[in-house]
Amino acid sequence: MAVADTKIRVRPRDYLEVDALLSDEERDIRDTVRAFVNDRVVPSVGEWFEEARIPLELARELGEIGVLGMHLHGYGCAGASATAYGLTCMELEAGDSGLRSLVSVQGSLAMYAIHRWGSEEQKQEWLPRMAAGEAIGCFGLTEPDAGSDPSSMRTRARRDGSDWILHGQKMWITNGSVADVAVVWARTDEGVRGFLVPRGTDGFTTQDIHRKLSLRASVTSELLLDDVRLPADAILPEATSLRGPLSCLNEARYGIVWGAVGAARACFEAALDYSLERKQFDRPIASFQIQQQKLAWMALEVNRATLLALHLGRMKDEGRLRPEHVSMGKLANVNAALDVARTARQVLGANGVTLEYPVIRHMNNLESVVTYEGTADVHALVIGSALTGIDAFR
Ligand code: TGC
Ligand code: FAD
Repeated sequence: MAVADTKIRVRPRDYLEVDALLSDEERDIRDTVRAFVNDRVVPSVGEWFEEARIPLELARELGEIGVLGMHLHGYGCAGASATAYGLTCMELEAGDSGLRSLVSVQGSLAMYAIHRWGSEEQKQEWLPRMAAGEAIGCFGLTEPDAGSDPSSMRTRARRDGSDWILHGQKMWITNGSVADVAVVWARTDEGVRGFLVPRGTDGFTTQDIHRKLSLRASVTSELLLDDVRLPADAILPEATSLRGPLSCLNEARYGIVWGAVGAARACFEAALDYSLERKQFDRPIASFQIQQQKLAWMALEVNRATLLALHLGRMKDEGRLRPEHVSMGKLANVNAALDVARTARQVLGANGVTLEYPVIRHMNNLESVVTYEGTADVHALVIGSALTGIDAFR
């Protein structure tokens, strides 16, 4: 059956014309990142996923297009708007969640921690190189027994003269073994504090976590800190409580609100294309009502998620975005993306289970995205607390 193009009066890939809500500059940034992802990532990412690796030279290339710490000001960072940063995360995650993770952890977690809580010397030492992708950072908050509840962390730092001695273990740390500097959060007599631990410091080792079936194109490691001696100036001077690391999470979660839209969009578009090409019973499967219902529902979810992300982006640019808003965005958009990915996978039939198509890769990646940066349950509880004034975490 011929596809009746003349009947298509909306843009299937921009149904609600969200494009028109963006400025020329925002569209330019989005298109630059999209071209980079299509050229450099999409052709190879299935292979990287299969081989469980991500080429590290990507960091410098991402630095060259100016996306590392792009929402930060000064120190070689681009000083872009929150919306432009969000659009960037969307395009990166349309390639792969692992790519967006690389950029999130670098810019929103490690660089943001130094930018927001670091000394002038720490900013000068690390930020320009990190913005250029010459140095990679990681962010160590989670521990084997402290995930959703980082306040129960056991990693400790104690003073020894003017030095600090850091002891403990961090788990599930993105970029851990490839990082030039680890931002490590530890309990001290003065509350939770952050430390910059350069790679190669005595007593600091890493071990990669293998056999992941999700975020395979991303390095995930354990950090082992065995009485690591650090000079006094390794501490982030301005962060003196759990608010330090949690403020960084807020930044990264905002990027995920957008990133999830990218993964969902990639799955929806793969399903739309496939349904128009694949014939069964002498007709494109797109001509069957059940498949159209799936396509309509996926389009709806992708468009709704895009509008939510854009709304939160505008709020952030206006200085009105609260952590509770970000929680709603992360919960809604990651859940939507997971549902879209699972639906798209069915549309692709058996082809949906292979890495020849992007869908199952996104689907598996999103299982990590729904867990890291606060699980869906944690974000539901943040919203519940915001609605009722009652914390139900403990
Ligand atoms: P609570 O007592 O509520 O707060 C302690 C202090 O922190 C402040 N605060 C925040 N500040 C900024 N942004 C936020 N989102 C904040 N949430 C809380 C709060 O105002 C307070 O400040 P102060 O000055 O009064 O001390 O803390 P709690 O222990 O009750 O915990 C609340 C809870 C459960 C929401 C929090 O622990 C939490 O978010 N848990 C989830 C942990 C998590 O998300 N871990 C992520 C690790 S990093 C990661 O996953 C990277 S993945 C790689 C990638 O991004 O690609
Ligand atoms: P748990 O906290 O043990 O939760 C287990 C289950 O219990 C979940 O379903 C959770 O929702 C539920 N639960 C927990 N508490 C409550 C409650 N109060 N009420 C109701 N339900 C609850 N961490 C970092 O610090 N840096 C990183 O770079 C990083 N990268 C990651 C990369 C990957 C690929 C993954 C998978 C994780 C990464 N993490 C990182 C860790 C991530 O942040 C944690 O996995 C996450 O915070 C959840 O902690 P947990 O896995 O220990 O689960």
